[in-house]
Parts: sequence; structure tokens; C-alpha cells
Amino acid sequence: MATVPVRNDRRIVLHLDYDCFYASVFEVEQPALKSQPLAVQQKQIVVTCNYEARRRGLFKLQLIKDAKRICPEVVIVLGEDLTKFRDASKDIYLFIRSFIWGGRVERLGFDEISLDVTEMIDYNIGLLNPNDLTRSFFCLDQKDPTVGFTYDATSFHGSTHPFREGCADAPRELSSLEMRLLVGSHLMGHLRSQMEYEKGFTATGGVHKPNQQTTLVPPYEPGSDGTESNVTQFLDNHEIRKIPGIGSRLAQKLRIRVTGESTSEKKVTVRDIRLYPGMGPPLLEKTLGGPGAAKGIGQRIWGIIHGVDNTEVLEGRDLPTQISIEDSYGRGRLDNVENVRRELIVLTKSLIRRMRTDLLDKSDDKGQPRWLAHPRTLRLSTRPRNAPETDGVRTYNSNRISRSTPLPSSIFNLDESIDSLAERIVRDHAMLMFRKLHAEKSGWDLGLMNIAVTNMVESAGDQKQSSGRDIGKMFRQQESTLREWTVQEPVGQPHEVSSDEPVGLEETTEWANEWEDGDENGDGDVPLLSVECPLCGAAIPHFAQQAHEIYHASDGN
Ligand code: DCP
Ligand code: MG
Ligand code: MG
Repeated sequence: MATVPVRNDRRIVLHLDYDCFYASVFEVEQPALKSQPLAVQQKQIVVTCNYEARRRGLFKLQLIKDAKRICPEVVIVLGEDLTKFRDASKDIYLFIRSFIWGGRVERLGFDEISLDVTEMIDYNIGLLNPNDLTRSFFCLDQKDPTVGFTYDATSFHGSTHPFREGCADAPRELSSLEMRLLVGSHLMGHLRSQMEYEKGFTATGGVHKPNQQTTLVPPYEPGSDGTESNVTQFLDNHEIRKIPGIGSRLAQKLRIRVTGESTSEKKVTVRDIRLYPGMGPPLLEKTLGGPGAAKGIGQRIWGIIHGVDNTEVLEGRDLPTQISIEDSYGRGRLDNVENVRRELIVLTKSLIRRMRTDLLDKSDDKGQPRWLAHPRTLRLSTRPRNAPETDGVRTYNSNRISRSTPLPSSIFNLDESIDSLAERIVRDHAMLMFRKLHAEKSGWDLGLMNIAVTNMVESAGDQKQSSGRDIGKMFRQQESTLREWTVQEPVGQPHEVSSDEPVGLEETTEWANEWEDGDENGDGDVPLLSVECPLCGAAIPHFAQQAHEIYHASDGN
């Protein structure tokens, strides 16, 4: 049998998912809603609902009409404008991050964060008094030993899986993984209660929602007597689609592999995959790999189904890597150029509004607001519908096609109104890209359009320009060398529209290293584009450009 990847047990990473996030944003605004069954509507769907509504039988991604039938007294609020969810998400993220040493706090979407707290745990393990663990103090600030909270280090905060009593009578080795997890569970408890007290939002740590936390305790390896590890025992009965990191496309490929059917809706569990004859990283690579798939996907998924994920938690950025706005369209709504142009203007207005919110520094109220970053590329993506097959059935096409062009600098002009900017950008740029994607005047019918600004280049801070050369500007002047290119996404398994497709007008602000689960690789597949450094001639990929600029600026090269 293939070996299990080695877990990095030195690390302690906490994971938080906020409870019924969009619904909570409304509850924090209007606390009276807390006692009511509350559903958030986008298009004809309940995108989420509070736990009072869930108690009455409502659930996420249910049709509004079903929700009203099951619970006529449901309070429905519109959630198509994502602004307040984004703002709340950022606010909570900055709040949580302020506690964490080293800043390795990463947002995964709007309502999930991972925190690498290894350093804080190591330090606090060192503070434990083995003779009196019941009155321990967790120090939150190395510079001020009075900042922190007291806790009982003989038992876990929250629940454990499997269930475990406190261990006053069974002392643990202080440096053991289990003890480090125990200390971590208290930090998790503290962060969750601070978040609820200061911000009004509850969150779940690990599994078992809402407002709870669970630590999956060791042993993480199988016993010498053949007993299963706690990880395997916990994961094995889960349907593979439920595992974070396995999106609907990957899950579908795995189901087909294991059931031997060309299409399969059968429930396939982690155990089914793990014990499938010959299963291991090579077979997973063969099943899931291919053009467009992440490199080493076999190894990665093999790790994930064994509970091993050594992906680094990245330091959060204050600026997104790209901003994109998209909408989906019913059949026949986008089958002529005039409608396309009109919808593009709607999307582009949102895009400019979003840029002005996320990328402008308005803190300097003396002068003009300053752009903190300049995206370099404008990208248009569409998802055409498949033509009906001979039997009249229309399969779902999940592939997007896209075109990019240098972003016109006029978009940064703050004196011009958003409306007039959007019209001009659509006329002079977006429509040209559109014609290249869809040369035919008709005969297509688009299910989705997305407009995005990408290749974000942070503006050099004033202090970084000590050499007197604005290398960022020199790079920008090379935009003319940025040629257009087309990306045809890899052909995936066609599948029916699944309920986990995003609904509503979707605005995505991507932060570095968004979780990629093979579903959303529409945005991750743009090939890396290199630019020649105007100073040393090296070919620098976009993501490395800023580091390269700093390199030149610092040593005077
Ligand atoms: N969301 C969405 N479209 C989806 C899935 C989610 O718009 N297909 C939004 C609504 C959710 C938010 O993202 O509030 C977070 O997603 P979660 O899956 O974490 O769901 P909730 O936080 O709402 O509920 P839970 O308490 O189950 O985490
Ligand atoms: Mg959530
Ligand atoms: Mg979530």
C-alpha cells in the first residue's frame, strides 16, 4: 500500500468558519432578527439562513419557494449586494489577525480563516508550571506579560474527538503534540469569545456547528496492533465531496474511478477511495491530473484523505491580487451584442466601484486619495452554453474562455464619473476582447460573463524610493509589451449545474493564495506572464515584480 505523507507535527494551525455568515451580518445590524427564522436571498435561492431557520427545516442553497412553503413565517432579506459581507469579513479578519504573532493569518473566502499559531503555542508551553496546570496563564504579548488570559491546562477547551475527559490524573508530556493542541484549543476558545464579544459574530473551530469547537486528538497514526488512527476513523465515512480541498469536479472524477461508471451519482466515501485497489498518489494523479490540474495533485489529495495538509498559512495581504465581478444569465438573455454591451457596462461599473473601495487609500484627507496598487491587466471571461446534443439534451459547459489586455490607465482617473468611465472602457476595450472571443455576431448564448482586473502591482511606498528611481513606474511603462492572449480552459467533465455554483452577482476579490479546490480554477489558470526588468534584463514573473523592485531599490543595483 502507498505510504502516507508525513504530517508536519511541529505546526499548530487553527481553522475558523463563521456561523451562517451572511445571515449573521444582518443580525449584527438588527439584533431583533436573531430570534426570527432568517434567510438571505440571492436570485431565487436561499444562500444561507440562520440557525433558527435551520431548526425549522430550512437549509443553504434551497429554493426560496420551498423555504416559504416549509416555513411561511421566514424573514427574507436580499443579499445580492456583497459590500457589507465583504466589509464585515475584512473587519473580523483584521481583528483576529491583531492577536496573532507573525501575522500568518490567511482568509479562505469570506468566512474562513486559518491561523498559524505555532510560535504562540511554543512560547506558552514554556510558561506552563507542571505542578499547577489548573491555573495557567496564556500570554498574548511577549512584550507585556500581563496581557493574556487564565485557563485550565488539564483539559481541552471545547470538545475533542474522540471524546476525552480532562486529564488531571493522566499528565501529558508538556511538549507532546497533544499538550500543544490542548494549549491551542484554549487560544481558539479565547479568539472565538473575543470575536463574539467585540464583533457580535460566532464562529466554529473545526467541525460541529454552530458556535463550538472540536479538537481531533492523537494518535494520528495507526496503532501497531492494527487499530485505526483517529484521523482515519473520523474521515472514513465522509462523502468525498465533503472534504475541504475536494471540489465537485474532483469528487466527480473520483466517483467515476471508484464505481467504474462513466457518470456516477453514487455516494463514495473517503474509505472507498483509500481502500480502492492500487490506490495511491500515482493512481490519483492519473485520475485527477491532466492539463490545468495543479501539479502533484495526486500526492496532495492522497495527503488530504489521510488528514495531512502541510500547505503553509500565508501572511495576509492588505491588498487583493485581483478583483473580479461576474454574473450568470438565463438562457436567451445574452445571445446578442447589444445585451452583452449593456451587461458589460453594469459589470464594469461594479468593478470600478470595487477598485475604488479596495485599492484607494483615503486616510490622507488633506490631498487626493492615493491608489495603493495598480492592476495591470483587464480580463474578460465568458462561459458559452453548449449546443444541444442530437437527443436534444444540453450538457452543462463549465469551461470559461478569456482574453486579456493591458488595463487602460484612464480607469485610475478619479475625476471622471464611474458611469462615463465604464461606458468608455466597455466601448474601447471590453467589446474588442468580446469580439475576439466570439467572432460570430450571433449563434452563441452565454451563461456567464466575468470582468476582472488582475496582475496587481502595489504602489511603491515613498520610503522605498530612496534610490530615486521609480522602478514600478518603469515596469508599468512596459505595459505596451504585454500582448493579449487567450486562455482556453482545460476540458473538464461536463456536469449539470450543481447547487454549489455561486449564485447572484458574484464579486470576487482575490487575496493571495485563495484556496483552490479544482472547482474555481477559472481564475487560477491564467498563465504567468513575465516582464523584462528594465534595469537588469531578467525575466520577472508578475508575482515577483514587487520583490524585484525592492531588491533593486535596496542595494542600489
Ligand atoms: N455563500 C454563497 N454561495 C454559496 C455558498 C456560500 O454566496 N454557494 C455565502 C453565504 C454564506 C457564506 O458564503 O453565508 C459562507 O459560506 P458557508 O458555507 O460557510 O455558510 P454559512 O457561514 O452561511 O453557514 P455555516 O454556519 O454552515 O458555516
Ligand atoms: Mg460559515
Ligand atoms: Mg465557510
